[in-house]
Amino acid sequence: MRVFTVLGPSHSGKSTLVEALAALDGKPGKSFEIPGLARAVSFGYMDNDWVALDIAGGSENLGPVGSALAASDAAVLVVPADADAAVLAAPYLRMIEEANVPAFVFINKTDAPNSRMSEVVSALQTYSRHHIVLREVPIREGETIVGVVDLVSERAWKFHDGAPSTLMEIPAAVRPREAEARGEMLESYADFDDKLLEEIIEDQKVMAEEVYDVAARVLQHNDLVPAFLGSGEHRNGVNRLMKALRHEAPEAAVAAGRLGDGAIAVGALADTVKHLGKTVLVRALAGEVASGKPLAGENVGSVTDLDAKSPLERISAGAVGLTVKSDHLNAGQAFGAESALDLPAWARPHA
Ligand SMILES: Nc1nc2c(ncn2[C@@H]2O[C@H](COP(=O)(O)OP(=O)(O)O)[C@@H](O)[C@H]2O)c(=O)[nH]1
Ligand SMILES: [Mg+2]
Repeated sequence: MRVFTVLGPSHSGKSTLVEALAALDGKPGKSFEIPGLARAVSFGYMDNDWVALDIAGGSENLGPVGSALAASDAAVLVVPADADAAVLAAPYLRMIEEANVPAFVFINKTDAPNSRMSEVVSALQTYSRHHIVLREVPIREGETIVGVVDLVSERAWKFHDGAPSTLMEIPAAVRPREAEARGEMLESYADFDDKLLEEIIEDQKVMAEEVYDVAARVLQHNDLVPAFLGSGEHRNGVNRLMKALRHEAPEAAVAAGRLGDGAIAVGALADTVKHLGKTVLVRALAGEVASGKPLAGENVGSVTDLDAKSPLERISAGAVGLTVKSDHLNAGQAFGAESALDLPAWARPHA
């Protein structure tokens, strides 16, 4: 199972995007909601299980961002297609950087854009030490964005409202912009790959497969932040984003490494659930969490799936579940076998 945090300003469309991603493959799972603060949603996509941690926007809700990132393999920063709103993303960009978690940007609401995509990226760049690189450029009819060109595969996708995109020819009018943006993207990736750099200098044709491989490696080392575009509400561009997550997001061992030695699992969120009491959303990272087995010095009570109903025997390494009747576990902590451990400073609530 892989886990990603979806974060960004209020009303950027995070919850709508998570719904769209979870519905992509027709394999919705279960969810755990802390009203007004966060929602964890599980779903199947292709041959993997996924959990999205959707954290509400707004400065009053920054508290759980760090522990959600600590439990995640990647972050998806959702911003509206509005350069003037980039400043609202600044705290999230900072937290993503402090956490050193691989991140994607999703420029949402391309059905009603206020700015050009390159302007949104430039505005975000002001607040990011990592270079943000566009992976797609829009195809417009008049002022309306009707599709995108994937700059790696150079395939053009036509959007359909509420339905999967279909392949189309790259319109002649888009070609110059596509070539320019692809050049910029390849140069950005070539900073981290000598073979790609050589091919660009020698003006050789660069194959999509090679770029996808470099993109995955670069994301896993957290050297660049790729930016995708679309509309969660209209279900446009969401499959590209999910495919990128699938191909590029690292395995759970990387998240385990960020927490340091001895951490078996991490408590990402917690709430008091009616009839159950204290319930902690736990991601197991370097080992499993099982009912009746010790964790953080005491035995774990029971373990359930995200619905807080379906009992689980265990949360295996990489997976997510809820612990109940385990009052010694808290969100915002890592758990060793013998004791609870402080999360690294980047994951603790701070302004
Ligand atoms: N035009 C447009 N509106 C959207 C899109 N996605 C979400 N919205 C709207 O933006 C508002 C906030 O969406 P929501 O998903 O709740 O945002 P969140 O606060 O980031 O979780 C709602 O009114 C949505 O209907 C989109 O792709 N295009
Ligand atoms: Mg929301």
